[in-house]
Amino acid sequence: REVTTFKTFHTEIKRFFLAYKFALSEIETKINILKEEFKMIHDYNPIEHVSTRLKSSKSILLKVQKKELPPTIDAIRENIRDIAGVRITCSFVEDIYKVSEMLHNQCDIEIVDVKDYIADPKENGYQSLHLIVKIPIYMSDRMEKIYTEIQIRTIAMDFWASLEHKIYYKYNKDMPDHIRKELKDAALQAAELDRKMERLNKEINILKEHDIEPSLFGDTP
Ligand code: 0O2
Repeated sequence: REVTTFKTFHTEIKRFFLAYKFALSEIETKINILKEEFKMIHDYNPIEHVSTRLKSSKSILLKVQKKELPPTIDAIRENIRDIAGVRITCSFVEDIYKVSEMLHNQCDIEIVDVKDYIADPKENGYQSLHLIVKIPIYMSDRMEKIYTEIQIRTIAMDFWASLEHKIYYKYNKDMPDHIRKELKDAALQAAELDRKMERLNKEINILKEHDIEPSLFGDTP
């Protein structure tokens, strides 16, 4: 009898994670379609890179404790909304909003929440646009809507966030003040770099529009 109970539990857990894996495949396909189609029409690719990850059961349990949730599958399914995570890196800030708009326009994606940490960066300097979405998954006997977190950021924001993440855990979440301050300065510099690159890109696009060789305007080879 105990063996049967364990088998049922094991199957339930496997099905639980499988649904998130399918959600990631669905979103990845959608993003790749957007990427290819946009590139074909506009001869330009707003998406540099896409990565996906499934949250580990250890991280899920830590979040259950942090949020003081009952450790049931239903509570986890409803309250932990980043078990399936997608990260999209774009070249420019304006591309982030373009990609977000394209996702908003897909009628089978339900936008549940938007956190704009670009318009309103976190206290430590973190910037990104987060979309919490629900995506339908069709299985042999049922349809489920699965929460997925989509983080959209520039390459500079991504560089900052991955380093900050490592430092944060290196200091066991208790960073010395001077490092905290330097990281915040670095985030401001990353934002300035993004603005500079966007300005340059606009300038180049104007030259292209008027069919002027950029080399005629400067000493670039
Ligand atoms: P991991 O390891 O990336 O999965 P929530 O608890 O999710 O309901 P929360 O924490 O307010 O609500 O969500 P938020 O602010 O949208 O953050 C979710 C994710 O964004 C984090 O997931 C990180 O991936 C990223 N993030 C948010 N703030 C920071 C930050 O200050 N620095 C870095 N490097 N990343 C950040 P996890 O689960 O914390 O981590």
